[in-house]
Amino acid sequence: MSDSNQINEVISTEHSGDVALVCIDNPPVNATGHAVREGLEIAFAGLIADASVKVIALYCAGRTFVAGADIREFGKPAKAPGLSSVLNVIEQSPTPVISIIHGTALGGGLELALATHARVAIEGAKIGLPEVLLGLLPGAGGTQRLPRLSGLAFALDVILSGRQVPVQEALEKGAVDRVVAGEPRMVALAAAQQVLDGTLATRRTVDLSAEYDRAVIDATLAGVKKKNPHLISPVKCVEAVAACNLPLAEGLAVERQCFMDCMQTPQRGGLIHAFFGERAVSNIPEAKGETRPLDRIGVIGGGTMGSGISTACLSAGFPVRLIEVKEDALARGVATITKNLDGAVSRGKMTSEARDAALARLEPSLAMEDLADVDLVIEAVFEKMEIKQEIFGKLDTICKPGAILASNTSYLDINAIAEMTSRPQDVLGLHFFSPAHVMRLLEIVQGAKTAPDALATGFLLAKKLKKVGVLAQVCDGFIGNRILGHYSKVISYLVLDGASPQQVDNALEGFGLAMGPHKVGDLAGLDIGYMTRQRKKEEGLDPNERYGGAVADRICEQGWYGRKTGKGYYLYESGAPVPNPEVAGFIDEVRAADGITPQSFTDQDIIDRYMTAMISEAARVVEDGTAKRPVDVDMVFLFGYGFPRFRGGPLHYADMIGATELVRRIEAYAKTDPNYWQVPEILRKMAADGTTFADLNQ
Ligand code: T1G
Repeated sequence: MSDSNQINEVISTEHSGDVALVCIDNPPVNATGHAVREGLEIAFAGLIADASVKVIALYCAGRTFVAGADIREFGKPAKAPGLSSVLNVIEQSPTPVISIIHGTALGGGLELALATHARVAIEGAKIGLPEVLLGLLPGAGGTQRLPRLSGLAFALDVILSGRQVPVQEALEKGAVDRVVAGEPRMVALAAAQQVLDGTLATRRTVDLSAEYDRAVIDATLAGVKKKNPHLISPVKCVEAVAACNLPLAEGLAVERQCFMDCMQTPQRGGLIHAFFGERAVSNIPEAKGETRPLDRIGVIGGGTMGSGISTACLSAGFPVRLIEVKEDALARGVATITKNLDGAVSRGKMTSEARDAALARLEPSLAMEDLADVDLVIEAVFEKMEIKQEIFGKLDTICKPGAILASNTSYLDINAIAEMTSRPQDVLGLHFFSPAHVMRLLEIVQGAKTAPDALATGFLLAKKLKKVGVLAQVCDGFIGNRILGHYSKVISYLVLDGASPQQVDNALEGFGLAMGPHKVGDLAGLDIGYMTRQRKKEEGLDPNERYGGAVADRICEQGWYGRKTGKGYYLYESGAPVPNPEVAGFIDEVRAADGITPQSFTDQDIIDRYMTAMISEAARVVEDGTAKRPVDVDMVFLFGYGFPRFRGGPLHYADMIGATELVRRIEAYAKTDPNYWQVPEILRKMAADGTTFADLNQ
């Protein structure tokens, strides 16, 4: 090309004869930040005005075509030109404009491509409109142009699912015009030539009309309201698409209004916090250091956790040596792993060939000596310190030097385990969450003597398993279970003080939990908590702490453990759970015995106490350094505890309440229970100096 022009730091053009190229080079994902928009506006103004240019081809440098608007700009004052105005210039261009898609053309990136007059995709590329996953909707024409190109049903599917669509499917649906091999710039030159010689047709999307069916819109609207009763953006997505039968300018105006409606919601803030938080937790020095070899993994224990962990490692391509002590236990472990992998195949998450290859990498054994050559051992046996210490003592003599010895313990002291070895620098915690092959959270617990490269290898494992690895320091319960152990008490206090179990469940499900805590208890089995409470009673309860387990104890003493016995807080005889009427009697008995006069609680009261209790302990976890930052706690709860993603996490949510109000609430609650309700110093300080948890994430 004869004439190159660097428009600004991220946009350049090339011009030779009839053909002009526009290149976006804005690492890491060519997001349409202000410089990109401004550069495109200048570039297209110049090329459109140049009569010698007969076709313009737009492509991107780097790993992908534009992957969206720059999410980091959201919430800040908008800087002209807006993306929509740039796209309208491109669409209205009298000179044909084509785009070359590679990598992942997402959000504003796909919208940019839809505004061009033909789209050529490179094999392996994907397109998508994931804005709904951020609490938004395609705000630069996607809701108006995609239906015109690919029909209402496909557009609604792509916009509401936020999924990435392989370009072959996109080609079949008319969203792209051609799929070729090659690298973006060369494909751009060839495609431009095809426009000139008439072998690549171009047309403006605006000149197409969408096949429109109000019944499809109405059915879809009803569906999204039912599926996600809490979420705003899916409804707004449908409302915007519903305007695609209007003239484009009017449809774009409706889309704009719907987009701005979403931008104002705290859901957008929560979901974007979740997006960046998932990446921030591994963006720390401890995760970036040198790592050790990580090729062969050993798992000790074929129970629920051990088989789940083995499934996760096998699915990620690792060979796994699974150790059990008895033949029948080992067989059960292998059977569970096989069932897990078969489930992945039936859900379309894995091909049957991949399943077979994974199973071929499984090496069951009854001999711990077979762990001599593995790079990492994950112990997942019974939660008893003595058993774990004995195992680590043996591993110390069996495993090769430099092998990492990890415990999947959910709360025990990693340092006490490490002391049983001559190599505490090789020991750390890898706390998986059940089911370990599904839940994405992995708490990576740093022992006092854990070596930096061992810790970094824990994060490498998380990445390879596609899990969200969060750094935790040693304490009882690390991050998640420690906080759970605190706020779960407030649930029983609410019931003792006047709320019913189903009111608590309904209120918290209305807050966004998938399932209320009493239903969760019935599902998991009430006997688990019962055994824990009995153990703690034997060890001696804290006399200052209010005992909240009396009602649950009475339920368990009847042999009612929840779903598995057909009775718990609820009855399960007829499928859908109905409140167990006998539980109300137990509650009355306990209140009478404790001299409690029941009070009434609104659903908001329940939510406020529940969240204030969770936030209090979460704040203390940050204050004492168990968690590195508030965002780490938030990600633990999004990826390990089913906390509603649109709320961003407990400490993101805390910033919406504010430290001053939180301190006020805790002091008010403390009037009746000063032991349980104590103001964390960090909160008092934040209230005094007006800072937020977001400030602590910087
Ligand atoms: N804006 C800003 N930064 C982004 C970004 C974006 N859209 N997408 C990714 N990054 C950063 C990310 O934070 C990370 O930074 C680095 O790029 C690599 O990302 C108007 C309003 C493209 C599939 O939602 O899905 O367009 O941690 O680690 O695993 O209608 O990034 O290195 O500092 O995820 O290979 C719509 C979001 C926006 C796409 C690549 N688009 N991104 O995944 O790398 S809203 C999206 C992704 C919008 C319009 C609307 C993924 C990816 P750092 P990564 P990856």
